[in-house]
Amino acid sequence: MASNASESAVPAIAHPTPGDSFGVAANIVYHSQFSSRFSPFKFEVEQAFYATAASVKDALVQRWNETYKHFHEEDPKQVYYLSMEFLQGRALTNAIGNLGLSDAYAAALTKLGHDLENVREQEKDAALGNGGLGRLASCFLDSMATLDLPAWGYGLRYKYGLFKQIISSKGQEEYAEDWLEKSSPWEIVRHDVTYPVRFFGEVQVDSDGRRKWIGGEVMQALAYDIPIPGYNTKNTISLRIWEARVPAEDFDLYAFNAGKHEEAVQLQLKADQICSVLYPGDSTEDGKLLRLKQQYMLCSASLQDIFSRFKERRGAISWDEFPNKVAVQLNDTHPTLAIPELMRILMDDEGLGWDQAWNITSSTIAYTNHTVLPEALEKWSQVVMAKLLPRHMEIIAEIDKRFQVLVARTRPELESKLEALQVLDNSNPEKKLVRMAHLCVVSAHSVNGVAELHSEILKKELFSDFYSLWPEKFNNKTNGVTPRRWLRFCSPELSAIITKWLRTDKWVTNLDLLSGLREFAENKQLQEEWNAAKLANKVRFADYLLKVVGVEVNPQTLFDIQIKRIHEYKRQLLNILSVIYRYKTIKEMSPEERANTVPRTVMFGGKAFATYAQAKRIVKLVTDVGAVVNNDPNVSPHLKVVFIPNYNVTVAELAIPASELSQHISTAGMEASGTSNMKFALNGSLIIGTLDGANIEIREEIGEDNFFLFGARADDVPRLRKEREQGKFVPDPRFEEVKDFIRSKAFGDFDYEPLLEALEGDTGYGRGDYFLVGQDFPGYLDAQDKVDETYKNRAKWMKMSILSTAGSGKFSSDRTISQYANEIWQVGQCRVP
Ligand code: GL4
Repeated sequence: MASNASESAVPAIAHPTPGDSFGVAANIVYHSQFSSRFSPFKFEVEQAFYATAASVKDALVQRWNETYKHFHEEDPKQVYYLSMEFLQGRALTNAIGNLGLSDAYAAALTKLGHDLENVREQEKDAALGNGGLGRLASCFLDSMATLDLPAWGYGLRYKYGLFKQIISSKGQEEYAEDWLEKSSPWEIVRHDVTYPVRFFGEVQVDSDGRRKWIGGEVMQALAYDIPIPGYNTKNTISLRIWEARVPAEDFDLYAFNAGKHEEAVQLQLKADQICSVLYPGDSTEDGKLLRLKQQYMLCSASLQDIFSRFKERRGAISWDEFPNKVAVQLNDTHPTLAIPELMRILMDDEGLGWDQAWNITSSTIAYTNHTVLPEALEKWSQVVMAKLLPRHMEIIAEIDKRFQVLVARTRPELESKLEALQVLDNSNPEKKLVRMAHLCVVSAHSVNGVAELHSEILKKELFSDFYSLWPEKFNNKTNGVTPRRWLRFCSPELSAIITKWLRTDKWVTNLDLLSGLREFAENKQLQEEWNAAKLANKVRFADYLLKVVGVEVNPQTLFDIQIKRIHEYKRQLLNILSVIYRYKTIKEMSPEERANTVPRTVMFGGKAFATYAQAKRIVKLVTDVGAVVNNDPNVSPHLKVVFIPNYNVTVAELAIPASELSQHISTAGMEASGTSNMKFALNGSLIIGTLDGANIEIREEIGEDNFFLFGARADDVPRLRKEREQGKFVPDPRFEEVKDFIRSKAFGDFDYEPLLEALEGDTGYGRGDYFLVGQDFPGYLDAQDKVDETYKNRAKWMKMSILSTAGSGKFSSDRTISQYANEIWQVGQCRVP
């Protein structure tokens, strides 16, 4: 394209502006006719959604183009966020909100006989992620765009995202969720952005000793862009997701014509598989070749794209400039292959020597660790790696060799530990492995954890010897959440009140301003308004539960919510055991005593990994307890237990604003950070929780009086486990009582024995109750009593609720991303004029 093409060849198009609802309506009508995916002459709510989205997309594309052009001209250092997961949820509300066009679209749809509320419900969640890690990546994109950072996200375009959860009498059932069934209105396919991606093959050595990876299967990665608008800025960045395909010339027409139909489409089938499903990677092990292919597809395509942009913008290439123009952040170890791939491109394709390539690679790559759970630390078989990626395996082995030499030379006292530190784990000759986290720590210039406690655990435990080698690499970046999606748009009522009392809406991009609410925390007027907004959110959520789940809940009860992936360490079991204790207690009360209790609705939501049997038993127990409690006429006015099926981003956007109490009760030291804890606190929901992950920092910020704390501390956990093993633990009688009650078949005859035994005898993790449910049970019950006492004092509760929001400023992902940008990436703002 000629350099002045952007000025002359592309005609300017008028796009919707705030206040012009007629223009917006006309634009929607235009799209209902010309960009429709449906037959004409119909404009029902689904068509209205697609036409509205197409209209919004126009505005996004225009801004996206301007942003790209601006970045291209300014040529700043760019950051690339590589993640196997992005949990985007719905986009419409967020997009029109960020564009400042919410009112215009609402008015336009009214003119067309529709209601924005209903229209937005038509959108499917884009669930290309499992849980917190994927949602964090999506919050980061929102902040990067809002902060005008030259940044891109890179991911994969899975056909089936996270499974759909259905709760039946058997418990959880999983179904594939085809978010692309009627195509996504937000993506832009880029047929001019494709790269070859090789698998298998062999390494050839030239006469001059240069190595080249040849042969094998070559697929093609095709780019799709999802525009990510910033709030209050023109900057609109990209989430670029790759789809694997086979170029037409690789279709074996001869075989097909010869009747060998299946043989002819073999490669296409293999390509389809790569992007077919999101792996349930959240803290679980999956030793599949396909997963490694996915990881390589992401890394290879993204790096080729980064290189092509670097070359396009540079003219004459000085490779040492690369780290001044490119920062790559690895979201956990899933994109670790970016390390050997970058080395390979620099050495084999560009002809650099090892040392130069290594300096460039390590100054470019940074790594975030998101978990210390041993089963989630990825290890790949060396045999599989060598077969699928032979050249990468060579490079990884060389990195390992040089690491050993370095340790021998500089830190001989570590030699006895070297085997455990190496990138290659050769301890079992039958099963040699590559430790991906070690590859990251050895290669990257920055290693960060996601909350203060977690980052300390990385330094003192998981990576302690690496820390002694390279203390300067290690740093903390406490997670955050975007205040746009998680307060401004999901709770417009509360937002309006905050804006009114702070006399500014600048808190939406400067969340620290929320601290200005502190001085009004005891103000009667504010408390009343606050209470009314929370109640409105509770009513809205109750309506949803009735409509979608078919359960009736009373908005006058205390809404107590635990929503997150189901995992033993997150201890939904602790929660439900205490609910059972509450049920028994209420059942045994006189009617007068009952009338004096605080009525509660305890809600659970979350998906269990399909083969995680204990987690599925927990889901089953919650629903069985619900069936008994909710049908007990004496108890149900005072206690209800609800399992919210198919928890996803959209459900969270309804549940969190409605919550008054939320549970973040993991065994101390096991939840790296948590991010829903931040969303709840931001929405004025009080937390009952342990000293784990970001809970610790939240409690510091909002004040310890405003947090219901209980449980063992991370430092004590190893000792407590040991004592438990030695039979020194004496369980609380109430704990025994609850287990006996379940064993008495009070909740049906499902086999709960494996759950109960895990609290007592042997588990897969070693001697029983690894997660210290019994240990923390009495303290938890006491904290719950405190919750009830406090809730009876409405003024006090409201004050605590306001102070929770007021203290949440730190937990904006804008703060987190600014820290990444300044302290790791060295990337500055680049705002589109
Ligand atoms: C997680 C952690 O479990 C969670 O605590 C953290 O908030 C999140 C984002 O940093 O990352 N790690 C994995 S694996 N899944 C997560 O959700």
